[in-house]
Amino acid sequence: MTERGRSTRVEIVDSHTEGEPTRVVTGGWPGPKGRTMAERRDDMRARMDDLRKGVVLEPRGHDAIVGALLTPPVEPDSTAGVVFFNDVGYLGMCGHGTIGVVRTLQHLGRIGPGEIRLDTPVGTVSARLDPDGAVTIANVPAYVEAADVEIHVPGVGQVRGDVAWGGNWFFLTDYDAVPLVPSRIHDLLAVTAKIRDTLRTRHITGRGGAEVDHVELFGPPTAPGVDSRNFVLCPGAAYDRSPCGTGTSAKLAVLHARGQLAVGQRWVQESITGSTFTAWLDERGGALVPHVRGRAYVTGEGALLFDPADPFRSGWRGG
Ligand code: PYC
Repeated sequence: MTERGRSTRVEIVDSHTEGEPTRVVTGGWPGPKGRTMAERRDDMRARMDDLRKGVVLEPRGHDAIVGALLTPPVEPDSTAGVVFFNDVGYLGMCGHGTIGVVRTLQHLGRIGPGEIRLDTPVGTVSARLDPDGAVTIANVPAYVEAADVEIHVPGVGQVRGDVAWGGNWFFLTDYDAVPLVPSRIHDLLAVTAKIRDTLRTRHITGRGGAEVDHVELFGPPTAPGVDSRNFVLCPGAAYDRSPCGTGTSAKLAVLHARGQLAVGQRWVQESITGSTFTAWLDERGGALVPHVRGRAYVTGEGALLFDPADPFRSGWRGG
């Protein structure tokens, strides 16, 4: 962090991707150590967690913000490394965040239309920026870990869903007891939090015992040309305002495993806010690579100030 007067200063560019905010840190944060992006993420967690909190939490942010720290790349053909984080910790990958990073790099004059590669803690992804500002990411490969998992969720009832990887771990289920509309967000948060609690209690995990920290409900679309609407609980208590890039990736893997989506076939996923991603699968060496296309807009740029005397220097998060 750069000292300026008494306060330290962290430079940021804010954007939103289909409604979901991303805050890219462009300066003032010490470079995390490590030869891989996973090591750099672990170093951030060990030594800089107060900075994560201060950047995304109130009073400088809020629980829906996903932060993105840019680092030098770890792979020879990549433009940058990126570690995504939110109000409760670190994300493996972030689809909406990657689209926000690409538009931020364009805003800063560091890239123009074309393709770049970005290194993340879960692998290298690529992103193509079109001249009209649309961004298509090619994510890490997605797959289904466990299909048709039945759980009894206290206060909700019997729920059947799939555990799938799309760069983060998801539990995906069709749900019609509460309509997926903004006026029912409070109820949808309660349902998804109970599902996640039950997965934890029942020790239902992703590969290698990883926590399934995202829950994704699906319902019928509300607009022509759209295939499905979702509601996504992110790690913590915030919901995704976009259709969730990694969640849409996991959905593609589920649809493909069920024989409901062919490689190359388009899937339009609508979010709880009505924004959409268009997505499809590509097959590379036996792996299913999700492509997710959406739009981001830069909403602000500036610096966050951290006064050493400020009792809320490292942010505040309620229960
Ligand atoms: O777009 O992948 C995503 C994402 C994950 C958490 C919030 N957004």
